[in-house]
Amino acid sequence: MGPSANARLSHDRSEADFARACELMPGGVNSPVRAMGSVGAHPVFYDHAKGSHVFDVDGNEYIDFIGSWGPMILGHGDERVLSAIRAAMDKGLSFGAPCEAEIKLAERIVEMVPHVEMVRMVSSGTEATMSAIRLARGYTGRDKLIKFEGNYHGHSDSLLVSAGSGMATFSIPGTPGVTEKTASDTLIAPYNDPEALAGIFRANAGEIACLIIEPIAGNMGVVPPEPGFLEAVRRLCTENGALLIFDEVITGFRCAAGGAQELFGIEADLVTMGKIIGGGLPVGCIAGKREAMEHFSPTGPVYQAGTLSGNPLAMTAGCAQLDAIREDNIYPVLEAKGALLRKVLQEAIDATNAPCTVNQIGSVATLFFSATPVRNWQDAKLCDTEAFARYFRCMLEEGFLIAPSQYEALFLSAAHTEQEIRDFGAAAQRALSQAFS
Ligand code: HOZ
Repeated sequence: MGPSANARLSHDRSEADFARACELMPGGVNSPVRAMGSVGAHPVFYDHAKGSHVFDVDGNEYIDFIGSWGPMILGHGDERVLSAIRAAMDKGLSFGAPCEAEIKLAERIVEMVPHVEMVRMVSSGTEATMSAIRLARGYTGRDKLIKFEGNYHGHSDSLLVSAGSGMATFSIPGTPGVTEKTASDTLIAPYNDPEALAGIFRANAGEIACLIIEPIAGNMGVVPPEPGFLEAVRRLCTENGALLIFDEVITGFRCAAGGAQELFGIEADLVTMGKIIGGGLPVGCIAGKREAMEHFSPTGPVYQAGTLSGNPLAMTAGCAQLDAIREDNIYPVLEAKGALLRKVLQEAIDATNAPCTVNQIGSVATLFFSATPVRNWQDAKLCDTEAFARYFRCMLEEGFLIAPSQYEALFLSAAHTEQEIRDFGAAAQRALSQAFS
């Protein structure tokens, strides 16, 4: 059972905080995916977190399967990361100038991620993907890009078309504020469908600057690439002179030390990463071969900038996290925990006859509320989101924090214990019974 199971949870202080927050911030949140309206609940306000545990302002304790949407791969508050940040803090919070910590983090990324020779640090995954497509356009002299339906690459204008994550949760196909002209340069392909992709390349020959992809989709729920799909993507990009961008905001340093390029043996031209390289502090980066990367200003003409880029605290936290990942050799452990998570969720489905499917790869998974296998957005959108909402509320009562949307991932960390994963499975079984009763 979760830490709060069977206790009548009081959310009085979270409720009061939410009321105050709604007066001050749209929807009471600073990022829509945190609002719990789509699952018929109000947000829990966090107080502190340690390991796999989160504590809210009412003193309730939860096992956390959100992990700040991915970066807390060691668990919350790893002492090695915290002490590195404390030491860096005494030397200054922000310089807006070069510092050695940014070199150290870039060195680690180049060492660990295949085919990467240079790095440009930014402050978020959104900045990373936005700048990567600008670089690709500047490098190729072309305007169009291809993205996949249900993939999410942050909230820059060109990429908020048929996007996953919050856009999928709230059923928003496109957003006001993105001009038609901008949206028309973004071509949408179905995930896991090489023929459809080939057709798009054919119809736009010589016009496509880049293709951006989540090599393991995580923002329509977790959808792994089918065998041969990423190979076809690579081949089509090469044949058409388009840069292949792996958006590894979720998969970077999570699915393997070298990310999806290492896991699948596919070479990307550019890689974008996010919060995981800052150990949870606001960071992102664009990384790739020297030839393309040197098109960034000041060596090249493609302008990209940021006062907080290479921030000493974030860089130091990132170095400490990557060192700890290597020191602990977390990947075999995460693989085993991921396999256990799949097993206990499948057992919960079998025991309840719930019309659900589990997708899992490594330390990420999604329990889809659809009996049909989910291999793309068209499959994912068949899910029974009302049943998911009932399941979500039961899991919260049981003391398990999961993303308040069908279209997100469950994130495991090195800090989750086997017992916690088994308890999660047992709670999921009770929650599924209730969701479908
Ligand atoms: N990509 C994350 C959700 N899938 C980002 C979290 C957010 O939008 O706040």
